[in-house]
Amino acid sequence: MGKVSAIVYITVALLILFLISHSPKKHSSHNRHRRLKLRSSYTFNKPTTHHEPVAFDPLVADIERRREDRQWEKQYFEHSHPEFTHEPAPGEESQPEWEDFMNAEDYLNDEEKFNVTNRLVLLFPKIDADPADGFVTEHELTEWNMQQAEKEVLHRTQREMDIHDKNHDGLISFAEYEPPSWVKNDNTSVGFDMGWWKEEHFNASDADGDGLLNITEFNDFLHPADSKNPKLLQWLCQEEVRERDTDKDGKVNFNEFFHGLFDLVRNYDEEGHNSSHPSDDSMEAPAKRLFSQLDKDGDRLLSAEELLPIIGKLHPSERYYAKQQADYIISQADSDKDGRLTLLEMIDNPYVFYSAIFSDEDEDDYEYHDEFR
Ligand SMILES: *[C@@H]1O[C@H](CO)[C@@H](O)[C@H](O)[C@H]1NC(C)=O
Ligand SMILES: *[C@@H]1O[C@H](CO)[C@@H](O)[C@H](O)[C@H]1NC(C)=O
Ligand SMILES: *[C@@H]1O[C@H](CO)[C@@H](O)[C@H](O)[C@H]1NC(C)=O
Ligand SMILES: *[C@@H]1O[C@H](CO)[C@@H](O)[C@H](O)[C@H]1NC(C)=O
Ligand SMILES: *[C@@H]1O[C@H](CO)[C@@H](O)[C@H](O)[C@H]1NC(C)=O
Ligand SMILES: [Ca+2]
Repeated sequence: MGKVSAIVYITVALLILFLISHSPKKHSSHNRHRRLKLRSSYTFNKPTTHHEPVAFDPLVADIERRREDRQWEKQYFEHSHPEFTHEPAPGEESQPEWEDFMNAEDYLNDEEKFNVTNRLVLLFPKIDADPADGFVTEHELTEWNMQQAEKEVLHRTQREMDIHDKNHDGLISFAEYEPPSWVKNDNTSVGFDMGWWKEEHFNASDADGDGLLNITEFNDFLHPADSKNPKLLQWLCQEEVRERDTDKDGKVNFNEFFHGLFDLVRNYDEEGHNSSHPSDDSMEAPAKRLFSQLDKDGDRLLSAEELLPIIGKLHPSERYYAKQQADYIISQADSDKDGRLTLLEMIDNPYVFYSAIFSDEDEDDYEYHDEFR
């Protein structure tokens, strides 16, 4: 008798402990309302130094784009007409004109107007398209992210085009193109080393060779690693050789490959799996294997053509980021760990999909409450 009740007692105690240790997390992740925030990342004078995740929801992306456009127009105007910019009155400079922005944020946080459950129900069949089987795979999510990223990139290119297209014919000539000020002022930037602004680069982007870049060609010009234009990829490989070729023989030898290129390929392939840095010794054999695979004519040197198969790994492309983001989302929302997402899994973890627009403060707040509850 005593033994049985002791067991019952211990079981109940363990159960209560279990519930106590697990419930606060459940409680906070399901019920705590997390305010969605729009991001503001556009800077007129500097290249973006890190890659912003693209918004998952096209509606959010659209709001962010419209807001960014307004910011851009204002900055562009001040940049091109400095004579109109007045000295700000005391205190004025720190008050952004966020009226519409605030309204947009209120809209996103009005759960009747912008109900994340309903948004996910609406978006799911658009993502689950290849094949439409009720499961979102990494491949489908990567494609979805790619579509969003391409829209975003093209939008920025359009704005960039508005700056350079002086005669407003929708085409950019080499004469019309001027490198942005940060390239001229900063000769240490990557762009400078890569000969980013050279005529060769321009010509390689001009797919039909008419001497002018239309929006597609100009987009390729600005984002060569995402281009499918073979002339441009060839140019990119050529630049890579130029940069790595320390002994100036016009090709990349094993040493130049091992100390520079191979790490980039390896980091690309192993991204997220293992962040350890094995010694040079243990990496020499796989590096030699890859080198001889790439060295098609067996002259123990890599030409620009022979770098073509790995060029996408040397210059992280939008596809790389799209996949990285898809992997992350799946790792966070795939409750049954089968490697793909159902609509229910997505609805259970809505904030994973809207995480790109959280503010850091909210995250910190959240961690804090979790730990000290
Ligand atoms: C969001 O929509 C779902 C399904 O239509 C509904 O069950 C839920 O109550 C809605 N949430 C809010 C906060 O209105
Ligand atoms: C970059 O410019 C600075 C001065 O603006 C100059 O001193 C330096 O030598 C330049 N470096 C190169 C690599 O041209
Ligand atoms: C680029 O193409 C133009 C013709 O469209 C040619 O005149 C020019 O020499 C080319 N420049 C380079 C660097 O290849
Ligand atoms: C731009 O020109 C290329 C050919 O160089 C063509 O394939 C593409 O469709 C054109 N883009 C637009 C938007 O007209
Ligand atoms: C990374 O890989 C090495 C062996 O290849 C292994 O010893 C190490 O534990 C791994 N690290 C992680 C974080 O998985
Ligand atoms: Ca053209």
